[in-house]
Amino acid sequence: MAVSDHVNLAQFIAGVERRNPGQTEFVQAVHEVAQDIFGYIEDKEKYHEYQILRRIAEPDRVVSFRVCWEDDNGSIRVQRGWRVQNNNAIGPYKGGLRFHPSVTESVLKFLAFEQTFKNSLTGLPMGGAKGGSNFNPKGKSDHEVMRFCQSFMTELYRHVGDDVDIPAGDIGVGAREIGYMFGQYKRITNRFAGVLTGKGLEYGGSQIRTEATGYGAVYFLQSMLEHVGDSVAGKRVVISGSGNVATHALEKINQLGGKVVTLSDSGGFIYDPDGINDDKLAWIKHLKTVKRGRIAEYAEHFGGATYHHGERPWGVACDLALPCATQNELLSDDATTLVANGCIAVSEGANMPTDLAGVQVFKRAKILYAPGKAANAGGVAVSGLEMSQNSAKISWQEAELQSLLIEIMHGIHARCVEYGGGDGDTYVDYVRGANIAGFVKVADAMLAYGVV
Ligand code: NDP
Ligand code: 2IT
Repeated sequence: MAVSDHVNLAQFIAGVERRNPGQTEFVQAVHEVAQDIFGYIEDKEKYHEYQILRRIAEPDRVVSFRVCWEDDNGSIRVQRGWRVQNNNAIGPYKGGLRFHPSVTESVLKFLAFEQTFKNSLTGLPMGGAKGGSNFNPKGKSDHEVMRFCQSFMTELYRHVGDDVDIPAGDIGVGAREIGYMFGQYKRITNRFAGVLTGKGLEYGGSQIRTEATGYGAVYFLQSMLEHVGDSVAGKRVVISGSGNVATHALEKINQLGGKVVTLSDSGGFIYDPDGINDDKLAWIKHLKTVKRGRIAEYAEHFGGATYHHGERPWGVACDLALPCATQNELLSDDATTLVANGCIAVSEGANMPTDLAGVQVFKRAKILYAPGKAANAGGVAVSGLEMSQNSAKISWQEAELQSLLIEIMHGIHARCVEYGGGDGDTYVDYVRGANIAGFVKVADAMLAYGVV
């Protein structure tokens, strides 16, 4: 066997940058993981010899395609679609689809890379993938969205399958879009198969998939607090975003007796010092999923609340913070402000919302900090359970799924403590724990396959 060249971390990252020019989000995600993996594999020659991390950081394949559709004025529109299949060492490719104008190949490569570790952490047999388009659903009619989704699936169907690659939702892709895409897949292939998750309950969807990511992020937060003898009850909470993940995180915080005082969207954030109770939350869900309006309208509707245009909520004093909007929405200055204002725990509902410098601030302050790949894994975990139900052609009861979600989130927490716990003190480096625990299973499966 040839002896592998042991590059150091800086040389490894320089290589990733050289091979992926301009793909800053992808390089950032690989950097964050590599920092921990290099330490872990230092004395484990096999992982070096078989170039495991180098191979996980090179997607199995990236498919890019044109998506044409006709808008309501009869104009032809052209968008770009992608599917990034990062790694299928431990199961079929699995991960969401994002429709947002900010989508690029770099963003989807970072998300597919993260998904590989996240899916491994769930303990379920799922590889990592992500896809989407730079299509902007905002301001489009239902018919325009339908035509776009049908055109998107007319190409995507060649690359996916119920035991090949199983997409789901993400930013800009919810129940409506999944319905249109599933309908088109079924029409093209003449197969009723579990090729997408997040489906409607009438056609193969699973109970609690809609709630799972937000609920799961709060369950993880709860586990971290319990680990140090604390709880959510009575805590003041700041949340960003107002989509699927944010609203369900809020719902669970309310059930546990916490008080959420902010939400946001790409326009700005709202601050409600009285707390966003369940009645106000019902209004927000209607605003966002039916009216498809802006969060600014909340402050016009509910007295006492204020709207802060163009700002993020991190300056609002809180005990707990849940970033649930998008990547790099919480930078090092924001992290410093949160810590200075007394924030004791951060649980990421979004993927990579905190940038590398922000993560360092949380680590130095030794607050409880859960990275997205651990904290938001509840969504894909219930997607995995949806796949199991589809292949067995059965539906499980809601209560059973609720307890499975809690069990899976506890399991992820335990794995993070196992690999990220210190000796002697209670501090857990959840970033290191999640990275190493996610890596080990994928890496050992890859070793079993040899060089493929
Ligand atoms: P939604 O589309 O339901 O909501 C997204 C929210 O984030 C909206 O409030 C949106 O505001 C805001 N947002 C999106 N992009 C930006 C931006 N560039 N700047 C500021 N705000 C922005 O998506 P989800 O709730 O599903 O996803 C939120 C996050 O959670 C993402 O990072 C996603 O990857 C992650 N996630 C989602 C899972 C799921 O099951 N859905 C699972 C695991 C992680 P606006 O409406 O104005 O665009
Ligand atoms: O980022 C994510 O984990 C998701 N968007 C959910 C993926 C899925 O397949 O349910």
